[in-house]
Parts: sequence; C-alpha cells; structure tokens
Amino acid sequence: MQKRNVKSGALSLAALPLAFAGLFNTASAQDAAPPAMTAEEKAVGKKIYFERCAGCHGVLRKGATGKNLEPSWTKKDKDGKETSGGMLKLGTARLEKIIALGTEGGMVNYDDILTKEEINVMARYIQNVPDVPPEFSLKDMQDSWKLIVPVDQRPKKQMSKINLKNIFATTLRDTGKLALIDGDTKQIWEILDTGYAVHISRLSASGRYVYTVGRDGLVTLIDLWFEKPTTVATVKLGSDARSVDTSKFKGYEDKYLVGGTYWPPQYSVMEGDTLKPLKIVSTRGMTVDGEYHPEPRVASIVSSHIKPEWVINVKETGMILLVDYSDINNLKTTTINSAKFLHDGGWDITKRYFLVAANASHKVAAVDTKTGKLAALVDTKKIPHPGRGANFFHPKYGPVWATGHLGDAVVSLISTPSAKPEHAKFKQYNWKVVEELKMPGAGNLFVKTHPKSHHLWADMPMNPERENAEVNYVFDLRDLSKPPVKIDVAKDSGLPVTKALRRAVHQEYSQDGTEVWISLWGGKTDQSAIVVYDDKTLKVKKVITDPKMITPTGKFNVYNTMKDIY
Ligand code: DHE
Repeated sequence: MQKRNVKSGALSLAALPLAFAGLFNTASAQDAAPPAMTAEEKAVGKKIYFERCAGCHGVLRKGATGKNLEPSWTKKDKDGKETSGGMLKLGTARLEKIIALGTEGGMVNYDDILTKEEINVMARYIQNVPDVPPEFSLKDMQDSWKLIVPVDQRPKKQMSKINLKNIFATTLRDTGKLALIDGDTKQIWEILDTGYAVHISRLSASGRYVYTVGRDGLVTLIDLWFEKPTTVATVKLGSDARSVDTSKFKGYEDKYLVGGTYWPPQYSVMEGDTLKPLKIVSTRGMTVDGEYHPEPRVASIVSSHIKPEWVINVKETGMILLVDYSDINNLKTTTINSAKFLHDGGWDITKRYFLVAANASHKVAAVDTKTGKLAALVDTKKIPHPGRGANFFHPKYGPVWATGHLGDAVVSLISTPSAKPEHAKFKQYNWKVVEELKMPGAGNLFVKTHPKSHHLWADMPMNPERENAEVNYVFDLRDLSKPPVKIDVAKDSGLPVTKALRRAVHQEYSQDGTEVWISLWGGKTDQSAIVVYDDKTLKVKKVITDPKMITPTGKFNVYNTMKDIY
C-alpha cells in the first residue's frame, strides 16, 4: 500500500522522479561496501522487505509506485559523499528516518509497525544487493497443485438454499482467510483459509466458483455448490501475486483461470474447475521507452465479455496485452503501448473499453478491445487509483467513468464513448476529464456506484487524518454541484475508538443495488467490522462484526463481480 502519511489535499510527489530516474542505474565503483549484517539480520530484512516493501518498490528494488532502492542510491559513496549526479545518496541514518517517518513522496511511516531494531535492520538491508527470489516454472506450479476434490466428486447442483448471487467474498487480509458472508441474512456463512495477506477474489462466469489470490501467489478455488463453501483446489502461481480472472466469453465459461504474478514477472493459465497448470508466459521485456526491464509485474487482469480474450496489464513496461485464449497452445497476443506503471482498472459502461490507471505516470489508458488498439491516454491528477472505477450517466457530459486519486483531493470523471444515436452530442467530450469532484483530502482508493443507484461513494483510507480515513463521501449523481454527504463509517460501526486508525475502505453493492457494504479496516488486534448502508437513505442497516472479523478489506459480491457491474 502506498501511503499513510499523505497530507490532505494535493500530495507532493517531488521525491518520486528520483525513483524513475534511477530505474536503470547500476552501482558505481565509488560506492562504499554495504553495511555488515549477520545471517539472522539478513533473514529478518528479507522477510520484512517481501511483506512490506516489495509491492511498491519491486523485488529487484527498481522502483514503480515507490522509489528505486538499489544500493547505488541507498548507500553512501566510499568517500562519504552524499550526492551523485545531483541524486541524494542516503546511508543508514537517513534511511532509518525515512522508514520510521515516511516521506512527502508517498512513503508510508513504519514507526508504529516496526521496532527500532527492525528499522535499523531494514536501513542496512536495502544498502545490500537485492535478494533475487528463484524463478517459478510450470513444473513448480504442477508440484504445488493440490486437487482436493475432483470434479466428479463435487455436487451436481447447489446443495444449500442460500442465495449464492448475493454472497460477499470478503478478504480478511491479515489472517490469510476469506469470509463468505450471506448478503441476505448478513450472517458469516463460512471462513476459509487462503493465501498470505490475501488480496482479491474473482468469480467464475457461472458464479459457482470463487477464486482468491494471496500475496504469496497461492490461488484457492472455492466451490459454492456444497452445503458449505468448500476449497476444492489450490495452486501456487509464484512467490508474489495480486490478480486473477476467469474466462467469461460464451462457450468458455468456467474453462480457464489466468493469474498474474509480481514475482516472477509472468502470467499463468490454468483449468478453471481444477486449477491444473497449463501454461506460463513471461512478461520480461522492453518498456514503452524501449528499455529492457527485468521485472515487469502483472497488475490488473480482466476478462472480456465480447471476445475470448484477457486484458493483462504489465506494470513496469506500460504494455497492455490482449491475450486470445481460444487456442492456448498457439497463443495470439496483441501488445499495446500505453504508459508505465499500470495498476488497477475497470470496464466502461459498454464493456468495450478497459480503462487502467498508469498510476505513477498520472494517466489513465483506455483500450478498445473491439479494435485491439489504444483508444486514449488521458492525463489526470496525481496517482489515479480507480479500483474498478464507477460508470454513470452525467447530466451534462453523458456516460462517464470515475476514478479517485491517491495523490490528489479529487474524483476525476472521464467521458466514455456511446454508440447510442441520442448520445452523439457527447462525442466531443470523449476521453477528456470532464469534471473533477472535490474531496476533502487525498488518499482515495476506491469509488463505486450501481446502475440502480444515483449515488457515487468515495473512500479516503490512505489519508493520514482520522476524520478522513474513517469516512466515505457520497455524491448525488443527479446534481453533482451539491456538496457530498459525509458518512462516518467508524462512528456508525458503534465500535470503541482505537489508537490505530480504522480505515473505511472499499465499497461493494448488494446484488440488487440497494445496499452498500464498507469495511472498517482496524488493526490486527482491534475489532473490525463491515458497515452496511441503505443506499437510498444513507442510513446504517446493519453492522457485521465478529471476533473472527479481523482486518476486512475487499468485498466481492458474487453477482456484481460475475457480471462486472460497477
Ligand atoms: Fe490492491 C486490486 C495491487 C495494496 C486492496 N491491487 C488491486 C489490483 C492490483 C493491486 C494490481 C488489481 C487486481 C485486478 O483487478 O486484477 N495492491 C496492489 C499493490 O501492489 C499494493 C499497492 C501494495 C501491495 O504490497 O500489495 C496493494 N490493495 C492493497 C492494500 O493494502 C489494500 C487496500 C488492502 C488489502 O486487502 O490488501 C488493497 N486491491 C485491493 C482491493 C482490490 C485491489 C480490494 C480490488 C478492488 C476491486 O473492486 O476490484
């Protein structure tokens, strides 16, 4: 995650260019020897780096959302000089300060998470040459694959009476578990083990299977047709992963799963109902600037509804891959140049265009999946972070897709094309930021609406101020000139105030679009909750809390995720 020390309003990114300028830098002969470390300290550093730092800085420390942390920048010169080519060389004392307190450039403060000793270990660890984790081959995947319940031993029909379409697959981040919550009764149906720091869930096209991916690369396949949700297969994709999606095109429903890894930089194709590994494709190669990158990580993946195709977004190269899965042995791929540091994104209202944030480039790239071409590169405010974004009809500009920003206090509305003759008058606005809705601060992660709603919800969990991090703002889509309504999720939860911030994060609508579920993401030892709101009245309907409800973050409603409704 990017930041907890972001200031309200615009975020200074003064420090970020350093990371990118240093992207291809190698250590100079002038550099001093790295600080000494015992084997035990190295092991601690390696573990903390993977768990806390690699997501933003990269395994090889070449930088992306976070700065370049190669020894050539982190270590002082032999002669003690602190600068090289205008770049600051850091050294232990300065690095300790940065790790403890964070920076204006977006670095999180760790003084409340790591001990003084751990901070010192990390300051020394990142002056040493990065540890390169092993590669992960098809054989490694096959060896990790566990088919727990073969297809012929699974139910032939749904065994429970539960309304499966309104189940919420809920990430319990720090426990490595997934809670399946019945959206009708608001009762926890089952809690299952998944991967480490479990990240997202996606649904099979039929809605029967839930796929959950952990940051350790473990994919868990859960069958909802049993009396109780049951894990039927698991497989490892690599050592660090963030994304999966299924095959959603007609005729391929539930047939394939694709998973992307941060390490090794590659994507893998598996059988949809067993997770049997079929193929791995590396994403190493050239950036849009024509430079080789050894660690182009796979960020968001989405499955097309109009073609047997996945949209695979490669972070560091800025390449968007359209992968045709109709013939896995003779894979056809269209490679589209966009902008570096691709991250998360979603469909426009027609599901023809996929819009993805090139977050550290402060742009949104739009791909036309019908023509297989880049439709637009839209300049936005700092660090767009849409989640999957939100689609609605703007009274003045027609169909728009919304994204919030980690680095600025606005929600940007981008006009998207429509083939409807009555929308021809909106064509002039297409691919422009037509409006920026004001938020009280930066640090937004997710926005959400629903076709049946006239509300747009926006969170700010990465804002450092309690009054911002613990709330959501709701805009009225019928009149965007009205100030948004503040929803105090922490207060509405009725839980006692805790020392640590409880971030109000990620909104998800119920199947019928009448309720909005928001996670109140507390500390690992604090009681967390999901607060359910009536979307019409904006009043609390239910607080779902339980001693097992630890660090809930993302929630994925079966129907809305299956159909990509947002
Ligand atoms: Fe996420 C989506 C990567 C930290 C909650 N996150 C995504 C996607 C990517 C990504 C690439 C898009 C997946 C897709 O659509 O296929 N996330 C990363 C990181 O690299 C990062 C910044 C740092 C890290 O080390 O992992 C990161 N993410 C977080 C969190 O700390 C969050 C807030 C809490 C958590 O559970 O870990 C978090 N990310 C989410 C959620 C989604 C997501 C809830 C899916 C949003 C949706 O509505 O689809």
